[in-house]
Amino acid sequence: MCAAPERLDPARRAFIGLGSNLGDRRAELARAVAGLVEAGDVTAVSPLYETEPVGGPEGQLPYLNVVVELWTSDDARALLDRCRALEAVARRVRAERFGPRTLDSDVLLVGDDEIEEPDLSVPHPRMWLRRFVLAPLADLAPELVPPGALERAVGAVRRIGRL
Ligand code: PH2
Ligand code: MG
Ligand code: MG
Repeated sequence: MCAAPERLDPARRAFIGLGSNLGDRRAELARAVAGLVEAGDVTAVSPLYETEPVGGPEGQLPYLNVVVELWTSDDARALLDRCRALEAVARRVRAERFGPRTLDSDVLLVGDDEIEEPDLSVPHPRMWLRRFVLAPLADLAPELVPPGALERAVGAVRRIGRL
């Protein structure tokens, strides 16, 4: 008998959600996706959705949202750093909670990891309630979206093509 071999390839399937409802929304998302692709671990980008803002002030413009799939050896913390770097490039200003933003970039899932830290929760704690996350996620990974969750989730979404 021998011990289980150590995994040589620690890569896991991860998902990042991107949203924009300020400025040139499509260009912001395209630039963010390009930034992620640079690392060489992006395996898919969902269709593009125009989505009703969930939360935040009245009168916000609709968002554009996509979900990006990665096959990555980055852990959740490293992915969060990548997300923050993308938001910095988009010159996101953190003003009002859920207020309009050029780019929001969230770590949704990293393999089966469960993380509860002050600045990082994985799976993303609100993702199961939000149609702007679940619809593009279901396009990429329907098996990860529990039955009925998409129907129960909030916020109208409309698939408008691809980035
Ligand atoms: N992001 C939020 C709050 N509300 N609504 C939509 N439609 N799309 C988003 O990306 C979004 C939101 C906070 O990150
Ligand atoms: Mg968000
Ligand atoms: Mg965010």
